[in-house]
Amino acid sequence: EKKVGVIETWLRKHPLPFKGATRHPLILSIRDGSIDIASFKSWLAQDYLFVRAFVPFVASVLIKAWKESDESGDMEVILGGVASLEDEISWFKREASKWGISLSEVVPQQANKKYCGLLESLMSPDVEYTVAITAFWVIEVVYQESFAYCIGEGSKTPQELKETCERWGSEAFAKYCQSLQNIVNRRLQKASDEELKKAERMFLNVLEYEVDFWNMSRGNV
Ligand code: HMH
Repeated sequence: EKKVGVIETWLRKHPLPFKGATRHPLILSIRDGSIDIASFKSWLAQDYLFVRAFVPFVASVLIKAWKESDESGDMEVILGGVASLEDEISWFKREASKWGISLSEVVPQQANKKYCGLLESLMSPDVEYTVAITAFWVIEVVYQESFAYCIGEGSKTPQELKETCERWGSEAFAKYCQSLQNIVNRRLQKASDEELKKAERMFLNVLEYEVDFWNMSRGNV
């Protein structure tokens, strides 16, 4: 008998916060083609800064896995995540130059600073591996679910944005998110009630930060 994972129960319990983060108006406007390009460019510039802060966060999760994980396979999944961020940063640089954005001049907005602050707080050795990898999974799955929707059946995403959507909307990225989800479910199954609560709060917390992040670039939609 296969047990239903904790994540599945969270998704059933909190459908609206999850939908808020993965079906945000900015995403809907990409999907229906009404996106204002200034909003897209603003998102791209801010996300580049976010991803730079995301690298040390993922590295910190790798350290926690090495110290705390009960399964050696976790490390390979997380290491794959670290490795793909090098390519991602190069991609941001290329994409920014395509759109005429000078990344060295980008100033982080308030919601971005706040989100990067959350990442930094999660790097503390006091934060348990289970809580940190839960946050890691939510951060990735929001982008996967959002951008996959932009290239799904019936989407009218402008051609010049399709490569961006493919980056996070691809089958390969979905599989990677599934690997993270399996780790999180395994950890949560063994977690104490207190740790479970902490992880669930972190799940909801990250969803709110994601909405605030999208809101920065809402522009004139
Ligand atoms: C804000 N959330 C944000 N940026 C990203 N690049 C991801 C998630 C996915 O890595």
